[in-house]
Amino acid sequence: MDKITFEKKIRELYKQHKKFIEYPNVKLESTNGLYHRYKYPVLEAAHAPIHWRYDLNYQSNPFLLERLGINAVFNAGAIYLNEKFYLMARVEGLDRKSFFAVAESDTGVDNFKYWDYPVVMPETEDPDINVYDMRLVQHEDGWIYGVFCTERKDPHAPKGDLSSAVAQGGIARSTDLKNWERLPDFQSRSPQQRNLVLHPEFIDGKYAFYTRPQDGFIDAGSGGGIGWGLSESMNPAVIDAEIIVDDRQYHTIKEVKNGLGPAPIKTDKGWLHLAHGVRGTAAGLRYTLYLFMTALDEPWRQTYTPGGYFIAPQGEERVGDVSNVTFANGWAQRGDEVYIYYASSDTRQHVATVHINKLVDYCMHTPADAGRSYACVQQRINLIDNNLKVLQDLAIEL
Ligand code: M1P
Repeated sequence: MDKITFEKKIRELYKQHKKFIEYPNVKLESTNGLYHRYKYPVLEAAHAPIHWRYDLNYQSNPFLLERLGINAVFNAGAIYLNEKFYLMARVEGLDRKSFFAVAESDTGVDNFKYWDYPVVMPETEDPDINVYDMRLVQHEDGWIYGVFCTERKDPHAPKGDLSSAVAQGGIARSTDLKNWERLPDFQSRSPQQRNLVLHPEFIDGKYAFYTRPQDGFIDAGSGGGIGWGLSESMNPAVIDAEIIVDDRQYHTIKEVKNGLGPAPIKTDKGWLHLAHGVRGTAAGLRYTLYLFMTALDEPWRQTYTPGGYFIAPQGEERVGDVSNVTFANGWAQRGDEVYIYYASSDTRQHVATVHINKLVDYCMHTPADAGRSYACVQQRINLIDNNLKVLQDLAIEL
């Protein structure tokens, strides 16, 4: 390729990229009266800037090859600040390593553009091998905390086992999402800690964490459930005792494991929580999202636990690097509208929007999981009986 063609190709790459990221999203009809999905993902691998991937120097890359490709973008933290939506995306290179990068948008549903550089997350003395799934929390102490998973090779794995890992809670803080101060990793009694979430307010003057005590890297073992504990400080954050807020249960959407998503949203009816539940199937694990609420004055005490899932993978969301997964660790509120950033199949990032009152109503009035087929039928008969009366009043014939 001559130099003129090379430069022409670069311009074309940028033109196509701009067109792709500025393509307007389309709000879809709600299929359940609750939330709206959108036609296109808000972030995909192809959103990464061209100059993060290609070497644009004619001398060193005369064929204009992509040198550092991006495999996937998913599990973004989210925050609404100064009238903008910011996603703290988990960007995964072709080399399987994830890193964080901020993308911003005015609308929250499209036109997400990355900042010039990915986030430079300082390491601790024991360097992370992989970092991912950041929860962004604006704490009442004035800092924005980034609480994420830090993963390292299991030092006790038998020789030859190159898969076993140890997951722990990484913590950093910032005021601008650009400059991050790394704090010591979270300390608890659990050998593994993923899905760590900081509560946005002090509880009795202490920092409060939602945890996910777990025995193994993948398996909950005898642990699991969404835990809760208090720490005197963030530097270091240490909890000695955990209680379980939301347990795993047999034959439910969260029988294998569960974990909290983003930090809860405060409403006048209580704290609103978004979580993921995992069940086992013949085709592997299935991750769906569910909601629950806890008491305003006791965020560890559940008040409303609607049964079943709230969002499950559908259509193209079902397929990806880890298929049959919906996962969310970010949501943002603008006015009364909640923007739920859920990822599908560890591959791409979507958004769903919903009025806050609908989320609260859903939690307060959706029946809890009845636990047994017979009881579920009774639950449904109750609904049908009431509805038949309404239909009779409306003179609607079946
Ligand atoms: O692959 C699905 C998800 O698996 C993990 O979540 P959990 O710890 O709840 O099983 C995480 O690695 C998450 O990033 C991933 O999306």
